[in-house]
Amino acid sequence: MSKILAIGNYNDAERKALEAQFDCLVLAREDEVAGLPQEVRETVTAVGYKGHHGFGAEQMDLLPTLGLIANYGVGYDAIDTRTASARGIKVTNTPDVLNDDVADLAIALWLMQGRELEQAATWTRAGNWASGGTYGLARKLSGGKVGVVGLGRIGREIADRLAAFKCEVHYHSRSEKETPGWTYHADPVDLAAAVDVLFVALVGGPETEGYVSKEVIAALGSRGVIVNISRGSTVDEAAMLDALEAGELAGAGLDVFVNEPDIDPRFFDLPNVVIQPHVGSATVETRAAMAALQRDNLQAFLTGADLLTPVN
Ligand code: 8YV
Repeated sequence: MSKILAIGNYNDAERKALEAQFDCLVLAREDEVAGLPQEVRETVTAVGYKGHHGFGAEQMDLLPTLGLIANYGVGYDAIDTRTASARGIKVTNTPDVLNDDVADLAIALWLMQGRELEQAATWTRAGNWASGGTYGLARKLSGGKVGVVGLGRIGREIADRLAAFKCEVHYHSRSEKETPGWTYHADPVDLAAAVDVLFVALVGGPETEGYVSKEVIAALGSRGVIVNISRGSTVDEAAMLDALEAGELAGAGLDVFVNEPDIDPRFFDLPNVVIQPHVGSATVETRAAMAALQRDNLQAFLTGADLLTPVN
């Protein structure tokens, strides 16, 4: 009988749903696969993966009958798809269902950083308002010049929201899109030079590592703000930290980091940076939809139907 291996930090409802639908074994981490008895590993035909640690040849070697890795998440940079494809293993992800939430968070980070919401709340809680103080002035955001790097499904949702804020929308992506009223830049440095805020909505992985480079950050300049909801790897994090500390970049709103969850402690000392613990898609509704889409892909694979959202 074929077995599903669900790997990752599944909540109770997700785990119950997986166990109700499949002959399923749940592991917390990918490095626990090696500890399974060989006779169990040899029955595993599909993995439901939820995590950001690498899942590659080492794990695939341990699962000789693996045919599908169904990722929980739109970003599948943790999975070595090249190795999977070479072995005839299909990979699926969970696109679209999280676009709104991730775009909402990007806007929230932008507002929170520019309008100093965290500082103003802390100031108020500390009794400063009650004792007669007046909180200082923040920065106007509506109507500003903004840029989106990566105009995929999530990038477009962010740009649509920014347009509703009456912003002048610029973008950079591999090719120019059908976007009346928005300005395309073939070069990310040119984009950064044209705007004050850069929203990063790139796909993660080796091709986009450090894409928001030292040069892009320098072009953004001392009034510039970076909002990143994609992957920490898409931005040259060391260059960004240097620029933030030196006042060569005005601020950042970040949901993702190079070394999650042990993020660089330099971020903690920067008052011009707002941080979130990678929660772009973390709402009850969206996570339920992502989990359901992952299960639907697993079910399709087991019944020989077309996969819903294949990536290879
Ligand atoms: C994660 C994400 O999937 O979809 C993505 O690419 O980064 C997130 O939604 C989530 O953190 C579960 O690992």
